[in-house]
Amino acid sequence: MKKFIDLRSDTVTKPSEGMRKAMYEAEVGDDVYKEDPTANELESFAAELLGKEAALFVPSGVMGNQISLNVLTNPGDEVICEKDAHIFQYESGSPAALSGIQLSLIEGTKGIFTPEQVEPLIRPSSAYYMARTKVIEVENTHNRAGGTINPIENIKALSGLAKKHNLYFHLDGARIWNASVETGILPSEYASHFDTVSCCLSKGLGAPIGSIIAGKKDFVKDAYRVRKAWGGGMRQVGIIAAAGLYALKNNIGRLKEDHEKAKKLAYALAEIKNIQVDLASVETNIVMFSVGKMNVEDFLKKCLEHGLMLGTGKVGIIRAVTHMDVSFDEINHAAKIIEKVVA
Ligand code: TLP
Repeated sequence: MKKFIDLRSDTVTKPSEGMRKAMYEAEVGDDVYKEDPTANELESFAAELLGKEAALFVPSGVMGNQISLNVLTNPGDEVICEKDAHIFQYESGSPAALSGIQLSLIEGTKGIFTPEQVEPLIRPSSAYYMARTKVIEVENTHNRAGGTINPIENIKALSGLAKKHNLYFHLDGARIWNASVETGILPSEYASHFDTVSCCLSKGLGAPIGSIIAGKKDFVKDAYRVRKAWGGGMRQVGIIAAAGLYALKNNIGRLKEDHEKAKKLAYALAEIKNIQVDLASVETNIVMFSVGKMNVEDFLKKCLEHGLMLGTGKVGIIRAVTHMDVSFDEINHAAKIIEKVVA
């Protein structure tokens, strides 16, 4: 089989030998009865890592976000988020479909919005004819903005605003580990400013499946019920939880290397005529770029013919995501393929 350089996403990573061994050796039980020792261990390990009272293992990041929003809201409520947030762009309309809630969108700068932008959108509680504002949601790192990191001072200020207005504050921290290794701010420090967090194990951390949601015990108790109601109650799931545990214990620190790969790719692309890339936006493991007048579909097809797989971001934007299954040499090679294709 032809070996492709796959930069479509960090979700494409395959479990390493060490991870597979941990999965093979995992002790299991029926997790719907809370009898799976490995899933239980993963949940307590993750709760501690995130500095939260409790955590729940869920099958995906989408489920993590959507269960969280469902628990925090009632139908007719409103969630404030950025206009390129994953919960708005890429979760199949689930806030409306699954929870009967609407999103109020803010145009951020590199995916980041400020308390000054949020405050005017908060509905007065006296306005019985309006939706009820219930949650502010932040995505860190921000996928569609190119893996950008929300500054901790901004997060603190947003958290203060949420408290002032009695709103919940939810973090889509699918890639919070990337933000953490880049800034040196611990995941627990990030999480401490939020009521609820959702974090992926299956992206840069290399696990095949799974996310963690965390918060207060009552939140996790309700989330456990919603997970079951939505068909996400899993049985001998320790076999997968073991991969998640392995990922959290072994694969966070190495994300730094993925960030170096992204920078390397971005700098190489910046040298190529007909490519536009904003180097300052490359903060973690995602590189967004455009290819001038060339048709994006044609570009992607030609790259594929040369063995390079890429994805798309916003309209007209190409997305390359670096991860543990791509080497520095392959990054060099990817840049050469792109140069050839746009020439
Ligand atoms: N993002 C995927 C695609 O859906 C775009 C990717 O390839 O990056 N929050 C954020 C910020 C995400 O980037 C993703 C996945 C999710 C949630 C959902 O995670 P999964 O795919 O596990 O449901």
